[in-house]
Amino acid sequence: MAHRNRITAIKAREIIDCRGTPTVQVDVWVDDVVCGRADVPSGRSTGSHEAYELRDGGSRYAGFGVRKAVANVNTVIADALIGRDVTEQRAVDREMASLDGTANKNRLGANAILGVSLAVARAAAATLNLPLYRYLNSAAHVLPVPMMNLVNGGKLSSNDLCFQEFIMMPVGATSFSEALRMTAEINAILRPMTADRYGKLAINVGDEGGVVPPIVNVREALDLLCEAVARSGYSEHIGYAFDCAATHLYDSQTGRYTFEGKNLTRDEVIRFFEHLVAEYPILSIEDPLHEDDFEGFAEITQALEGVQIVGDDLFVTNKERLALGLQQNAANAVLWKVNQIGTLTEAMETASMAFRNGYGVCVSERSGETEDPMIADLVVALDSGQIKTGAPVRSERTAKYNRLLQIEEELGSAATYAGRDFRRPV
Ligand code: 2PG
Ligand code: MG
Repeated sequence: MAHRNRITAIKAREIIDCRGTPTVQVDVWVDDVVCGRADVPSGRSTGSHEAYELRDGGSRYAGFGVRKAVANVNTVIADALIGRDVTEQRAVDREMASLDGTANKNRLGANAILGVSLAVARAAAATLNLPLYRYLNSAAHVLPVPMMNLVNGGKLSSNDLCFQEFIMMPVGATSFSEALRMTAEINAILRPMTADRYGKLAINVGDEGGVVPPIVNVREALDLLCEAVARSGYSEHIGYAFDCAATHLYDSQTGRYTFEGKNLTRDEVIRFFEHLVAEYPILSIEDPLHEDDFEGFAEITQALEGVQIVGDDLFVTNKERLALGLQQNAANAVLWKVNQIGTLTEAMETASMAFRNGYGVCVSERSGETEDPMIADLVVALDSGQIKTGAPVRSERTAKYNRLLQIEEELGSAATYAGRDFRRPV
């Protein structure tokens, strides 16, 4: 009898993401009948320690084509994996990492490897007739708090707001669907309010669907958001968060950060946040300092006790960098992006290491996404309690929120909304 659950074909193609930039899509076929498909996301405000995204160079798509990565999947990777059991995720991921043989996957490309890794997981789940979140974790039941980036700045916008993301967190909702409704209602209040105050250009949206008012001052942006929340009547249910993406505000020559047009030292940045946290109900701050400042992250984590401090560019979903952070008590949560490390197995290992050490795990989109809702299943599989996937607009963002609505419905009474326990859901 023929073997079952075997990978019989792997086929990659070049598609485009929400910015019109090429990315990799992979189909993995099992026993010639079942297909698992996955798209690879891509960042813009990337950390320098991320796994390597292979781009073609040249003039086609201004150098951003991914034909080389696609060819690597269709030849070297397919040759090595055809015939393998699709449910052996770990072995498949190991094999690809060793075929590549470099520390940051720069030979085959992390975008090539990740596409296969995710499509293998999807194909395995489909083969076993399970939703992906359940295939990865049979006890999965936690619906995350959506961290909604309603005001965009930094590299993901056309304004001069220093912080990249002004986020609201509906922690007081009683379910994911209620949380989503609250945020969509708040966004619908925020948009006309922003247009009234800053003109109609201010409600064009940034890369993650938030408004882009011509604001420089952090408090002014936060006040705008708080006012929309107050008008909605939901203030008591809402907390706030930022992604400062401070790596991109840091000048390594002078050792200073440009915040609101002023040049601040690390100590001044920490004081800045101490004041902000005293004035607003801030629950989470991502990348308040630059990507190599473990010592500064330890200091700010201690100074802002009670606030979640998330390392994105700092940890890049990499176990070794997380281990460095753990030694020094730098930050207390990991931003979790599968394409920063390049395989599902390695990303899962980083999440387990974080959980074991009492760190939170915030599953995250990239600014360059497609309509693939994969991370919705992954956040439920991890029971991590928090997801950052943009404003509740633009299909590449709503695909994730809508998938979470489906999962909530499927789980029925077993579904638990993380709410105020988002850092350590029960
Ligand atoms: C971030 C992200 C996603 P990018 O910095 O957290 O919100 O941006 O994907 O461009 O790195
Ligand atoms: Mg970030």
